Amino acid sequence: MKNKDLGFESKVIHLGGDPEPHTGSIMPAIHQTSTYVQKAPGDHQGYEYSRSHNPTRDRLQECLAGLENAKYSIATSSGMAIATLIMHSVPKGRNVLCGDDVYGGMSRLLNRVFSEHYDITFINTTDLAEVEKYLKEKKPYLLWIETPTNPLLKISDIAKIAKLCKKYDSLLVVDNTFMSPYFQNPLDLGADIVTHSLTKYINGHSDVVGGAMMTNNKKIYDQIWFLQNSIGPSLSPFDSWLVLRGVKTLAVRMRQHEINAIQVAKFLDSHPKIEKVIYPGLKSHPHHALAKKQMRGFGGMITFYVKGGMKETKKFLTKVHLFKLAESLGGVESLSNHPAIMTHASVPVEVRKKLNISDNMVRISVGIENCSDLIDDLKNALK
Ligand code: P1T
Repeated sequence: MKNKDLGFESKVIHLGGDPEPHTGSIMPAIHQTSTYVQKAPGDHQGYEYSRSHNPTRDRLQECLAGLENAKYSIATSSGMAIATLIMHSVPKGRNVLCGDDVYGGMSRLLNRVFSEHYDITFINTTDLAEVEKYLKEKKPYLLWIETPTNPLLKISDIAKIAKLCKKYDSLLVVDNTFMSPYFQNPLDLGADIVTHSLTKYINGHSDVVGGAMMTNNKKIYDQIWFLQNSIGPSLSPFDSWLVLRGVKTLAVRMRQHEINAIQVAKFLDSHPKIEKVIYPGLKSHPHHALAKKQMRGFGGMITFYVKGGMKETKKFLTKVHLFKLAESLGGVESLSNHPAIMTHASVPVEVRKKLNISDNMVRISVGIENCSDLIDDLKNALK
C-alpha cells in the first residue's frame, strides 16, 4: 500500500516515518549536526550543511507535504518566517492583497516591514465581488488569506477565490493554521500555497515555534527554498523531531478539540453574561453553510464578546483557571486571549475598530481536557 493511499490517521503516524536504515530505530534520529563530512570536494550524500538540508527536517517536510496533498514542503523556524520568505518572493513593483482580518503579527509584517517595498491592500475576502474588483484593479502577485480568520473566524470561499486568482494571474496563499490539514486542504481547492504556524495544532503541545509551507508548484518550491537557504530561518533538527512526534496525534486531538469546542460554544451562546459568540459550527455564524461545505469540521477556536467593557472582560480573564491567559492556540491545553491587548495589539486601532476587535472581545483555544471541567471553569469565571 502506498503512503498516499493511507487514511489521515495513518498518514500522521507513518509519513516520513520509515525506520532508520542503519539501526532499524522506529523513531527518527535527531540529526543534531550543523555539517556533513565529504569524501572529496562535492562528493557527499546529499547533505552539506544543515541550514540547507537536514535528514530530520526532511522527514518532517515529507510528512507535512503528504498531509496537505502536496509534492513539496519547507519547514521554517516560525510561522512568521515562512510568511517572510513568501513575501520576499514577490517581484519588485508587484502588488499584494491580504485579507483584512489576519493574525496581528501578519498585519505587522505587512504594514511595518513590507509596505515600504510593495503596495499592500487589505480586503474583505468573504465578499467575492470585492475580491474580483481588487484583483482586476491591482493585478497582485499574490493574495494572502486566512480562513477561518484570526480572531474573527470569518470564512472565505477558497475554491471560488482560487478561480478568480487564476483568471487574473495571481497566486493564492492560504494560511490553514486554524483548521490544520485534518479539517481542510486548501491545495485541493485550488490554492497555490498553503502555510501553517506549526506552533499551533500541527505540533499541538505548545513546546515548539515553527512554520511551514506546502505547494505542488516546483517553481514556487525552488524559489522559497532558495530564499530559505539564503536568508536562513530553517527549522532546527530538534524542533523538527518534536513536531514529527506531536503530529502523530493530530487526528485524535482535532476530533477532541472540536467535540469540546461545540459544547463550549453552545454553553457560552446560552449564557446571560455573553453578548455574542462566533464559532463556525453555530448556525448563527454568518458563514456556517460555507464552513460546512468547505471544511470537514469546525475546529477548536471560539471568539466571543462579554457583556460590559474592558473592566468586566479583564475580570473574567483573571478568574479563569483552566483557560490559561496566554497568546497562542492549538495546544492540548485550553488558552484564553484578549486580542485587543495581546495577539492583535499591533493591528492599527482604526482597523480593530472597523473589524470590532473590541475591549470586550475574548478568543479561546479549546483544549482537549475534560469538557465538563472546561465549562465549569467558564461558569465560575463568569459568576
Ligand atoms: O507564531 P508563529 O509560529 O510565528 O506563527 C504566526 C501565525 C501565523 N498564522 C496564524 C493564523 C497565526 O495565528 C499565527 C500566530 N498566532 C498567535 C501566536 C496567536 O495567538 O494568534
